[in-house]
Amino acid sequence: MSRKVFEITKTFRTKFEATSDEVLRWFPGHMFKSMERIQAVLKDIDCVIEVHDAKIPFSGRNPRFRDFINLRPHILLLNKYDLADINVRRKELIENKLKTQGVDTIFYTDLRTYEKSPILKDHILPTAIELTNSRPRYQRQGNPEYNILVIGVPNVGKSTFINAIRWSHIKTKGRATQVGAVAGITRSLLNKIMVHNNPVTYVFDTPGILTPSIPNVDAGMKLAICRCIPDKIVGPENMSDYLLFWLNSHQRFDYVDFYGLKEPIDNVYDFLAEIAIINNKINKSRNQETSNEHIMVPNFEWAANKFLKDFRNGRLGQYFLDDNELMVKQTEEISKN
Ligand SMILES: Nc1nc2c(ncn2[C@@H]2O[C@H](COP(=O)(O)OP(=O)(O)OP(=O)(O)O)[C@@H](O)[C@H]2O)c(=O)[nH]1
Ligand SMILES: [Mg+2]
Repeated sequence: MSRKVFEITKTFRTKFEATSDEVLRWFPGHMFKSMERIQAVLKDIDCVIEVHDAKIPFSGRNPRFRDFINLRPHILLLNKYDLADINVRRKELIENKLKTQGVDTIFYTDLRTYEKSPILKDHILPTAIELTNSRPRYQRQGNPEYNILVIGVPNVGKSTFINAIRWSHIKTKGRATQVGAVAGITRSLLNKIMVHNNPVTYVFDTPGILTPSIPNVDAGMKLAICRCIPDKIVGPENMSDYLLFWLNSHQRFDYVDFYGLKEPIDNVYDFLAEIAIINNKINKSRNQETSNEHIMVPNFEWAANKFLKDFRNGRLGQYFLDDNELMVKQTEEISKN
């Protein structure tokens, strides 16, 4: 991890000015419908597993999901752990804060490597069944079958988890539910999938549901760069601007070496131009003033998409975006490396 000190950053922005607050208002109608269907099916559910991105355990968790915590046993999976910068101290702070929000059963998962890890087979499903049996099941008391509901915001790995847990227990090859790298892959409202035959256990997959009102631009931008909101809502250049601001303001300069830059850059268009030039992504464009002359213009959009992809794939390192929620001062930020 690059923690080099660069004099130039003293002149950098200390506050992010969003060009639009569109991200706060984005809540497609189908999410209301999904929420209603989930509420209607809750009587048939024994345990709720909520999946969220481990880089943002607090930002963007749908507060309406918290209502379910009181109604049914609840497990929180902080997934994409492979991309998250979470060490022992940070884990302790995260868990303490989540406890105050009523969440006390937490697992950290990297579903890319689940086949090598015993966590799915030996811990998650057994815990769900144990929690179910430890509380009244009301009209489901004595029912030999278990129903688990998987919920979460878009693109956090809900369907990947269901395929993985099904493979871990009944070794069935192939995907029972579709997975994809963009938000909004699962559309069917409640896809019921058998994941275990002893005891018979079904898991309901659900479409990702965002909170109807994202509290501030910061939370919205974090959801966007983690791809929980479709890229077209905020736009790759605006997302890159936030990501660059975040990296600079947290002194995470890994990108400087990664892209072969001389030093950190504050202005997003200067930064994207450098990436485009380095990668020879320059477009010929007609000069607006003279109209018969061509000028060379860096492909900003290509560069922005590359920057986001590098961040999302972990090529720029591991990150934890929610230290502000843990009230850790920037100077004493905790780091795994
Ligand atoms: N790096 C990494 N990627 C993961 C992990 N789990 C899932 N993914 C990827 O995340 C993306 C989204 O996975 P899905 O399972 O479709 O997510 P979802 O929550 O079902 O998404 P929606 O149905 O759109 O709400 C896919 O590209 C997965 O391959 C993980 O632990 N680590
Ligand atoms: Mg899905």
